[in-house]
Amino acid sequence: MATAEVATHHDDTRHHDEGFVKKYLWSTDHKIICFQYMITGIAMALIGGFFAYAFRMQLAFPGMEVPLWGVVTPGDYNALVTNHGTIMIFWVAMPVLIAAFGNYLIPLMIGCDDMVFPKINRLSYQIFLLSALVLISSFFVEGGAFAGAWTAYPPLSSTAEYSLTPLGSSIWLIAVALEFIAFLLGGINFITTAMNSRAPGMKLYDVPVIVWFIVIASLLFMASVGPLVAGAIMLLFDQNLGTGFFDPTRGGDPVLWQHLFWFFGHPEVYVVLLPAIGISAEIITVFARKKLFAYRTVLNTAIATGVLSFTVWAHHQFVSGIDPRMAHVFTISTLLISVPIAEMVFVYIATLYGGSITLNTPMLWALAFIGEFLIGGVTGIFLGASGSDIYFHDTYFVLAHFHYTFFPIAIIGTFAGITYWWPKMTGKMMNDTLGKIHFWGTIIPFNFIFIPLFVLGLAGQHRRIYNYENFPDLALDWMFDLRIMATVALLVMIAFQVVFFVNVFVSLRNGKKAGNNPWKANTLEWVAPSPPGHGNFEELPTVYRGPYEYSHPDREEDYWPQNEPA
Ligand code: HEM
Ligand SMILES: [Cu+2]
Repeated sequence: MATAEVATHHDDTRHHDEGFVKKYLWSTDHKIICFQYMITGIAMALIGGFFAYAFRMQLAFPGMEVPLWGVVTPGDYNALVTNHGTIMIFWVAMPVLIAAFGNYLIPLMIGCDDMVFPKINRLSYQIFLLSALVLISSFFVEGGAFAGAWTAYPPLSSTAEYSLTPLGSSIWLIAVALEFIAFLLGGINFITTAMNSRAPGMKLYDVPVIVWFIVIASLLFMASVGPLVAGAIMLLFDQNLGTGFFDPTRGGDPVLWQHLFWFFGHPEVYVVLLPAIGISAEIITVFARKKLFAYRTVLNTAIATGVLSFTVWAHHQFVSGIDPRMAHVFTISTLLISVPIAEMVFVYIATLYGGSITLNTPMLWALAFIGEFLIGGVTGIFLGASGSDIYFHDTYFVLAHFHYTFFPIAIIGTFAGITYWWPKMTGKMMNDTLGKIHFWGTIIPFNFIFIPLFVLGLAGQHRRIYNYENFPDLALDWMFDLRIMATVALLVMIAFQVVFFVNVFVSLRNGKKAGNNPWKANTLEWVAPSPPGHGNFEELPTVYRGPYEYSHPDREEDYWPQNEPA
């Protein structure tokens, strides 16, 4: 018995000297899996961003030879738009916000050593990586990558002759299906770990909101993805076996796909929103040195949003021939869902109110998240009401609206999270001046990209159009000026991303040592060494209170870590 124990122990210590492959590529450590998801997600963001650059160049300067791409043909254009959208949602927002942050934060913030199922965790990343490679391979097959838009509406997507990408469309569906499997596997870990592995003393209401939000997001994903998986299989059959589930010429109904797609698609917005808005919550309390206002209400709000998000999907179908009485129902449910989200914004403002605020880089990102997302939310009201949506539908107004929600989620939320947890992840501080240059160099151009697009949408510019010169009403000089403004702003924004990578590099080489708790925060990840080793904590923590005890009146220190006895 005793010798066996010694032997396993011995194995354990040897584990630490494993080679690069075992340590970084084949690891089951949740922190390494975080980095794998993060690096893959950022690489995919560069690809998705490059696509946006190529088609925005085409939109502003039609027919131009685009540097690094060449002439964007109409077929290229469709494939670029389609894969830009798909990549940004499924291969950037989901892996970075849920998988990477979920992996890093859940075990550390609840005070345990790893996920409940580390091998499933590793498998989930490997399937995700495979799905990304499958997707990218679609660019190299005959006919090229899928070009039927990220919503893949049939009949365009169901018949090879219509989409002109016979192999690309099936490969795209397979890639998306694999990606869903990866996220189902990942979600199992997030939910079970948060429920079962909490440190002694940590009650459900002592769990930081970001952990709660990732758990709720995983549940939402699980509950919504089923119909879409069924739909994806039916669409694959339509494409390859001659069935006609969605093709009216073969007796099917294309609107069925819209139901299956958006029953998943709308909750998906909240799946990615919740982690991002949770990151913002953590940062705001720390840098306002205040208790998160109405913690329990925030949680109930998130749950209410999740439930309501299953009742709004047909707001995407107001022009698909929906019965006007049903349109009213979906208008009401859609307007209702803006209530809990708006309430969350008020809660954050109440948290900031009277706080002693530090405007460092993570805090700037967290505040920008709220401000920019608010524009997305408010413009969504116009689209949620069926009467006005009939006018706005499929214009650039919609496009500007959802970029004002997705950009804060995927880009602002990610930079907020990375800059805040960087000292924990690497043991080094980032340079705050470089951070601020990067912040302003991203936020200002972002608004110059998308505000013009609101205007163009109101003026009738439709999405998914290759060349507006073909439409005399939309080829006016002032419209081209706005298109050029948006494209130039994108180029400026891309240029400023270099500052971020420089900051990463400088910090890793020469950054100031961070110490365990540079922000004087309460949550448990800051108790672990920076960066935490295999197994996270030197000694597993015990929890005595909730995560947001800042500026407590009875304390001299303005913070009160969760693991510090009274
Ligand atoms: C910051 C750089 C970005 C720019 C300049 C940009 C620009 C655009 C434009 C112009 C289109 C529409 C093209 C057309 O309909 O003809 C588009 C579509 C889309 N974008 Fe972005 N985008 C950016 C970032 C993002 C991010 C971060 C996300 C999500 C996380 C995203 C998600 C989408 C989606 C889902 C579509 C719809 C694709 C489709 O209709 O099939 N984009 N983008
Ligand atoms: Cu929706």
